[in-house]
Amino acid sequence: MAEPNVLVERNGRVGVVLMNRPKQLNALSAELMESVVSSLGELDADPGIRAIVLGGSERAFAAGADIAELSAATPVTLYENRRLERWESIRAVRTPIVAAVSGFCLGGGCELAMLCDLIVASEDAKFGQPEINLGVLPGAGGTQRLTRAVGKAIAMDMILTGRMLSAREALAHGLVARVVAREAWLDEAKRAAAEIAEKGPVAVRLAKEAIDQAFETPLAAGVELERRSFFLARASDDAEEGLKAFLEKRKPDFTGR
Ligand code: DAK
Repeated sequence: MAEPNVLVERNGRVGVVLMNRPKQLNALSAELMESVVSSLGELDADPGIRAIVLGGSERAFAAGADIAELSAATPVTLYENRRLERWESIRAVRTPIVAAVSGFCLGGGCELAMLCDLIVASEDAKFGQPEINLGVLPGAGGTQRLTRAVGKAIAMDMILTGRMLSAREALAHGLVARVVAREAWLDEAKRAAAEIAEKGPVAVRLAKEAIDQAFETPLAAGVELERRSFFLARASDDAEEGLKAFLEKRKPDFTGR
């Protein structure tokens, strides 16, 4: 039987999706992306899951879109199969997603990591948008999300020259949240996800949405959205429980209500 192209497991409240095309460095074929999108969607729909880890292998998170597929595609097939819409549907996942990055994180792979909510990287990870070497440019949000993450100077450098960033550089420029020893990339991402999974899911989801809005709205509108989100979170059972547990000097037991 053929190996599945993603490996999915549930560790308590954390769902883990590992891309599994190791020989092609997890090049993101349409089939692999379909599996990633549907696995994330299934975990998101599971009320027992409160955080998700998305990773690849030690050698590569993903080396980009599948170049053989891209070369065979025509502008019309790219338009017709609505690939970008499928990628962007990951933004609709409400459960926080931690990208666990080891090795190459390039092109569509870097765009996929940036669609996640935070990135945990091995110290040997390499981030890049090398599409320019192929005569194209990022096609799944790279020019926009990378620029928002690292600023214009570094985004121009990476996208126009194809230069890769080391994990340390990516941390310094704000692309990744944590850099850890080579062997700890997956464990640390699972640890970060488990930390998130312990919090109240209502507040976590509202906070994720509010942070994302920081890139979409003017400041005053964002602050207003945050204020309303705060009131909504305050109305939840989780807030009753969290505030009471603090005063009673015990750990809260959040139900997600
Ligand atoms: N696609 C297909 N196969 C790939 C691949 C890729 N992106 N990257 C690596 N591979 C394959 C290699 O062909 C090789 O296969 P075999 O020859 O063994 O059969 C195997 O993986 C191992 O790779 P290497 O032998 O090259 O390994 P090295 O360690 O020497 O080099 C490398 C690793 C990552 C530096 C090198 O493989 C490389 O430069 N890969 C290409 C990186 C790249 O250019 N990535 C950007 C691809 S373009 C869109 C959505 C997304 C996109 C566009 C549009 N829409 C929704 C509209 C995204 C575009 C891209 O990502």
